[in-house]
Amino acid sequence: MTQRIILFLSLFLSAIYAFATPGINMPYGVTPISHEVYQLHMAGFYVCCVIGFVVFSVLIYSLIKYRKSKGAVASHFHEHIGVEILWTIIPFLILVVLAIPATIVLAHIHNTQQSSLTIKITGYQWKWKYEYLDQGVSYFSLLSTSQEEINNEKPKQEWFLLDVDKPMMVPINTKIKLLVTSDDVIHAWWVPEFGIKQDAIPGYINENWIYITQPGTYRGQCGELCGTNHGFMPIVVKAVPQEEFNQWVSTQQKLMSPLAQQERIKNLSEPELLQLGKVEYEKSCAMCHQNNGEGLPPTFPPLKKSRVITGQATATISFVLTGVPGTAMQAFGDQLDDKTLAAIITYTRHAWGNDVLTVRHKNILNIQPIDVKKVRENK
Ligand SMILES: [Cu+2]
Repeated sequence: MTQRIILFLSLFLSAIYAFATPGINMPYGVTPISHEVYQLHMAGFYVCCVIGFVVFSVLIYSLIKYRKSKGAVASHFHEHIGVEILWTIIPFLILVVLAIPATIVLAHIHNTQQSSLTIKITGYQWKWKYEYLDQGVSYFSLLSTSQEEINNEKPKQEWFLLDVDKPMMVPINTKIKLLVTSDDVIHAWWVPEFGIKQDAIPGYINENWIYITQPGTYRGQCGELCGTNHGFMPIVVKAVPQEEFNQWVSTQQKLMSPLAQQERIKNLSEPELLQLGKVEYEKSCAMCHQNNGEGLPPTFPPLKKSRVITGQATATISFVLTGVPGTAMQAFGDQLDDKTLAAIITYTRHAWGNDVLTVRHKNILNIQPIDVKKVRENK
């Protein structure tokens, strides 16, 4: 009997140890909210452990002590008022005890007051956009894992499917308000180290906040099934000291200045267009249309020998700028600048034998940023 009890206890305690071990349990995190959520989770967990221990102890003791082979006879009783009250009141009290700290944490999560920085986060199929509302800085953050790694043609890097081209930059020790929304379907901005999994719903703006105490790089993913490439929209947040963040902001502001914009509509040579186009195509288009341009029909049509790609320059530009409503082909006019779009379109008109078709249709091969700008302004 004693041996059985010891076995049961050791199994029970090993389960508690497993759940409290980092890697198996949820992370403690780096924000006050993540700490509160962790403590709440552990409090609930220990309450469950005590309940489990009490219930199973009584159950196992009764099974052994009052077993039939020992001649035990079950007693019969129905509608025992005392028992009915007891097993209603006890769970009710447990729930109330758990609900009080849970409500306090929930109120903290929603208290976005007195924040010193506001970042609007918009989910797109399949990327994130970060807008620093008071700084006038905004950009898209795209998966930086190469298609070759995804297709098992190259060895996978350390942060396979968890790395982006431009991380979200934030200062440490600052209360940052997050406004989370979506441009298409429901996504969820989820970074476990922050204790946040905030739904991004089109037409709604959900608020949340972070206050990161330790500098570092924190990673997450979209936490809501949002379509074919749901697994390809990771989140990377880089938390840096305030001075470094200020420097980053001023660099970004310079990049967005009218002078820099002017620089970006300068004509490029064919090799420059093709080189930039290939890089940008792989970042923004290859996920759907594939590196070989063959797409994944019928959802993602091939660009190889495509009439749209090899057609008249203005029609092709216009198509890429506005996209096709109701399909996965987005309006890239809002997402990519003239230079990037010109390079991508030029690359797709040259690649996969499209150059032969484009010339045969008597259309120009190379698109310049100014061509994209003109079509954009005529809309
Ligand atoms: Cu998503």
